[in-house]
Amino acid sequence: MGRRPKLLIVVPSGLAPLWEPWLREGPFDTLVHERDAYRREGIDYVLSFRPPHGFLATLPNLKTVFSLGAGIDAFLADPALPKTVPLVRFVDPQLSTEMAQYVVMHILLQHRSQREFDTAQAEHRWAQRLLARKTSDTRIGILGLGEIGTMAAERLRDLGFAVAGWSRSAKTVAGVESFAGEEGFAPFLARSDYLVCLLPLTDETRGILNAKTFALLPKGAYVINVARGGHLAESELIAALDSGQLSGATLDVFATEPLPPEDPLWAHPKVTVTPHIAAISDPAVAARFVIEGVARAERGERDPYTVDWGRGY
Ligand code: NDP
Ligand code: OXD
Repeated sequence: MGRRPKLLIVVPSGLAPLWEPWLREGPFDTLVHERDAYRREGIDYVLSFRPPHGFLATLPNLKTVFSLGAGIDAFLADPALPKTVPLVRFVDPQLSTEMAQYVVMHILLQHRSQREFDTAQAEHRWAQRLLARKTSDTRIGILGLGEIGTMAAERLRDLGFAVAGWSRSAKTVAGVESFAGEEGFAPFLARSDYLVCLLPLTDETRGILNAKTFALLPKGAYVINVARGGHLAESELIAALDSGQLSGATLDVFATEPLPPEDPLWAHPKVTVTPHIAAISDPAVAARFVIEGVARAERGERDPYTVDWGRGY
């Protein structure tokens, strides 16, 4: 019998026990780099989210790296990332469903004026009023019509909103209008009362939520960033909120996480802040994903969720 492949878990200390019990079901030795003694030459696979820069390059016989998250920008930020080794990102319908829930919830909170009813309740005030805008006239634009963006678009479409998505390549999603590429960007923005960012963070998408983008949205549009903090030019968002070009924003991700206590976003009256919790990868599901991924790699097959270095996602 050949030797069992060795898997190294590279996560912040304290988190490894979340994964270990599930990974023990796999056909390999499970290691945790913080506490185990091991030979770097012996490591075949790595499971990680934000590995320290330079670390992966010290493992000479690595066959595949598995990301614990759907977004792999933290790996790409490592200047020494070994690009000869495939990097596989986590894709899970349950994670996409939870992301879609987050987006739906924050759109409905605005669309149904729930915050105002909360205030009215606190004042014991009966504040009956109609919807500000008909659902079918409310246009939602999703930046990134990938695994998660498509799920969010379908759920919002099912609720009766007018939904469109923007991606690199044109898509066919029933009941969802598709815009693609640079030429599709301005017309897509012009019809988006709600703009939801679900793009991967790449050289092309960094800072895409900026003053120019906000100016192309209808006046009073609402922005939801659930992708990465690097997509957003924070001071330009605050200026657009203060000028009234945007009516509000919900932000789950930030350039610096945790968001520093002195950051103006915390106290801005038009901003809802959540602490990067739109969806959290489930250890049991992710472990199964890795076990299947290792089996695939051992058979010499390419994983369908292998990152394309050229595209950056
Ligand atoms: P996918 O790779 O499945 O989808 C990415 C989409 O973005 C694709 O439709 C792609 O277009 C489009 N895209 C990429 N680059 C461009 C570009 N330059 N111009 C136009 N469209 C572009 O990613 P997921 O849906 O799985 O995840 C999206 C992101 O969500 C992750 O990268 C991560 O940052 C974030 N996330 C956040 C979480 C949270 O808790 N807040 C949890 C999970 C993920 P095409 O289809 O044509 O290639
Ligand atoms: C992810 C995340 O990318 O949690 O999965 O942000």
